[in-house]
Amino acid sequence: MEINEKVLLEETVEKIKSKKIKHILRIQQTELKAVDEFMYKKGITRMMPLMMAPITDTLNHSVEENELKYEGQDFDVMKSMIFHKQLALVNPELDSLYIVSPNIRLEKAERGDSRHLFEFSQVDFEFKNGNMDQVFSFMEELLTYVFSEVKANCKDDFEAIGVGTSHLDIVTPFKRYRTEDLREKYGEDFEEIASKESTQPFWLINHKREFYDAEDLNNMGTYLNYDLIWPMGYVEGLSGAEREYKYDRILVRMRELGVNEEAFRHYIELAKRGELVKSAGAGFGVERMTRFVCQQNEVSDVTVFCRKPGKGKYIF
Ligand code: ASN
Repeated sequence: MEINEKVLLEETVEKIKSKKIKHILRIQQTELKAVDEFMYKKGITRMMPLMMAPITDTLNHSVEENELKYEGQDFDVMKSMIFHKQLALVNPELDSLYIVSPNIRLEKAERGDSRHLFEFSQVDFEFKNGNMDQVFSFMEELLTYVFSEVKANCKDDFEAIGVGTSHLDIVTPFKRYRTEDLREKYGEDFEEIASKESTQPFWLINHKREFYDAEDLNNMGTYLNYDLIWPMGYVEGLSGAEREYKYDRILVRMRELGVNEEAFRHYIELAKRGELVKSAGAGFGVERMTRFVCQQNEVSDVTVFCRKPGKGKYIF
């Protein structure tokens, strides 16, 4: 065994045995329990996750690709269930759904920072006929509920990890900023700087992103998408959008972004038949939420097993 592997083994055992991680997991469990309760009360149907599929999120950055085959057919690991959310809503009985969805994005080593994991979970939800305002007020209500449950039920855990809870006293509605305005004010690192300067979560609207995020037809070049930014430097916690669902618009956006139409031929076919429905939704990262709630330096501080992008960090 190489010497650095020995160090790695000792560090890993230390993390597995750490008292802190037990309390962080308990707080995360309380968050997820509250999310389920909230979704249940709101009548949002829960779907179980898929972990591989012939099509998955095209993302707006490149990651390492893995070859996965089943019975000679190409599959990809699930990067997000965005298309499966849209497709499931084709069912006329279903108005809304959510998934606690494990995603794999084999991030390049340069994303070995405090905010990325190459394997993580997100709570992904979608509303038929939804729009941005609806998603914003839904999410603000959800966070108010989740944080109040965490504060009420995890006092001992916060004490054990030496973290207060005043950052969970959120004030809704959150402020909304346009990316171009913040970029003008703060430069390219606008998201991080604005997050550091803020004590409340805020919405960031209008990024040019994946083809499935709708462009505002009354205001071309404006996109009906949004991120929720955690304050105090914890940066992006959620992303979502009103969706493109019309055949011609999907093709325009796919061509603009150079998406492989052949791989998406069945999805395109359903769009052509007019089966896809208008929807809006979002997904928020579970570990990122836990990082913010537990005020940890790195998102990898809230997981037992290391999935921080980079080389040679993994033994289990
Ligand atoms: N879940 C996100 C959404 O609903 C997509 C993503 O994870 N990239 O838009």
